[in-house]
Amino acid sequence: MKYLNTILFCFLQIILFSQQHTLPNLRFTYAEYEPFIDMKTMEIHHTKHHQGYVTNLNKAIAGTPFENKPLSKVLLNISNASDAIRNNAGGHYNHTLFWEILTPKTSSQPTELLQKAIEETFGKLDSLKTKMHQACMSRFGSGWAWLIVNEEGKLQVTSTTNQDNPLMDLTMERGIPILGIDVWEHAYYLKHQNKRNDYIYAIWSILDWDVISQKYEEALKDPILASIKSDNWPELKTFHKVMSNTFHAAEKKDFKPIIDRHQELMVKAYLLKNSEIPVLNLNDRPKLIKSLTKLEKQTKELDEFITLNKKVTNELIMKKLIAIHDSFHEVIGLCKEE
Ligand code: MN3
Repeated sequence: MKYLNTILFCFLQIILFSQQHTLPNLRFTYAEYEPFIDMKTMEIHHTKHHQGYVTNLNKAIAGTPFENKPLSKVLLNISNASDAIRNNAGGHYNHTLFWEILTPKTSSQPTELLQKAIEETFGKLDSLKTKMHQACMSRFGSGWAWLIVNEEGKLQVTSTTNQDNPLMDLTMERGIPILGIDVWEHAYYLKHQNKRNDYIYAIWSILDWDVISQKYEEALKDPILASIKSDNWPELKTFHKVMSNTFHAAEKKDFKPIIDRHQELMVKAYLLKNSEIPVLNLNDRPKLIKSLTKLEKQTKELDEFITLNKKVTNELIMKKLIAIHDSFHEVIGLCKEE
């Protein structure tokens, strides 16, 4: 009995860990999306393409810090992930949203709240439709067109390449997507061949505005918006650029970048320290300011060290650079804290 329990426990663990992300069910049968989307396309899109993203995502995250993390968390930190995680986490998220917002059954309308937001940003629903259409048509190759709630809580139409999406920290225009249109050829080729235009009209006529409206209202209250906003700190990004170019070169024994740019690094640290901290809901503001002050002081010391000291050695530069890099990560860590 004891062994049986152990075996059962191990079995459960294996199932739990190997099934971390799973393929969601569709709301309707494949046939019910006809004639807007043909049954064969729906079936292949769901059981082959989407399933493929799920399977490969689970494989790609195994043994990485992204294992056992919610999908949104993976996407918000995707700049630290491999290309395999990026493509498959995006693919899984994007298709899950796509299935949710399609319905062959109703001719629904946006709720009053969403309608008002649409009018405020686009004038009328038809102008939004035109904007989305343009975003779909101008996306070269494969990708997605989006209606998002951006960090200011406003509606915005954007598009991304491949399986990227607006949650990812690598995307230029960020926000929470409430409507996404898949413009990969696999979404329409069987029925519409190369006529992406016809396919977009078909999709537009089966949008479930009840679900999209609900997603709009949820997005406005979602803490992810604040987290995206806090990620938008230009001075931090500029400092990061100089830091990584000089530090990572030095790690590979190339000290020319830091010899050339120590003054720039000091200036960027000064600008960072004196910039407005955009982080919302930050509990640790005093800690953050302390780390920024330390960073500024350390870069100033490194600058003086290289400029004035005649006995500059690579080892000493490296030691100081590591300390600067540590302080920088303190800052990043405090920003990302929830
Ligand atoms: Mn697809």
